[in-house]
Amino acid sequence: MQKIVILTGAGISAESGLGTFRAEGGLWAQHKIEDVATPEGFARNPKLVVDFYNARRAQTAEADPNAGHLALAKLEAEFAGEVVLITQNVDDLHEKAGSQKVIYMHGALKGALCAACDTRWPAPMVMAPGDACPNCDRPTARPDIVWFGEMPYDMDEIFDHLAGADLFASIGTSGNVYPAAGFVAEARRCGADTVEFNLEPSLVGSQFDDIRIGPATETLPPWVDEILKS
Ligand code: BJW
Repeated sequence: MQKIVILTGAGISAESGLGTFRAEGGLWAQHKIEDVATPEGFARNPKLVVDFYNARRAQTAEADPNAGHLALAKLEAEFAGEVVLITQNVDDLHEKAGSQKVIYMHGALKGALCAACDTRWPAPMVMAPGDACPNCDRPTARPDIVWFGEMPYDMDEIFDHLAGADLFASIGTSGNVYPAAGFVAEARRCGADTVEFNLEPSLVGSQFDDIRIGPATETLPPWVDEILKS
């Protein structure tokens, strides 16, 4: 086996204290998706959206990576072949765990984006509606987050990686949101073995060759050891 492609979702950060989206009491129970995760919601009420991401940025700064994040960093460091880590998460816990290269397909809390000229720069801890872009000076700064209806980042690179994968692993994601939910089908089509890690089978769980049920902090460390020993 030469190449492992891994997709992570909110479930991997749940045991670090960060909320998932679709659980009872999760982020979408507290906020309407269309208010805080669409460009139209941002246009209607930028303060609500900026405050939502300011709060999550502050919470993320206090969070530590868990045994699941650490296991994936160990896999990247010690596997003889290539490990590609794609995350839908906007936190930085993979990086804090030591993962060197992470593809943030849904953007990152630590980033700001100019809605007018697409310049990206490091976000301050607290953004305000109407913050100026450092490039064009217009008051059009927004969190660098991919909202519904927007194109996720690095899709060409991701599909190239899926095409070359020997093993595709999906961790802590519900399979509700595309294009990420379609990666398992693409990886299978290109010949990869596939494995899902979750508390329960996801919406696309039936497409995986193997499903490991349980908290990521418990299922990932032994899986990584299995791979490193094989
Ligand atoms: C554990 C655990 C533990 C808990 N251990 N596991 C109709 C059909 C198909 C598609 C569409 C459609 N209508 C519209 C679309 C497209 C739309 C979409 O998918 N909508 C669906 C709702 C249907 N997608 C988009 O608009 C995307 N863009 C797009 O498609 O562009 C066009 C395109 C075309 C072709 C190719 C490429 C592009 C953009 C999507 C942007 C998503 N943004 C969000 C919010 C922003 C980020 C943020 O605020 O943080 O991203 S939505 C939200 O969902 C967030 C997440 O990244 C994403 C996925 O959530 P995730 O990670 O799966 O979390 P949960 O809570 O759902 O699940 C957690 C899981 O963990 C659960 O399964 C638990 O069991 C598990 N778990 N603890 C292991 N300890």
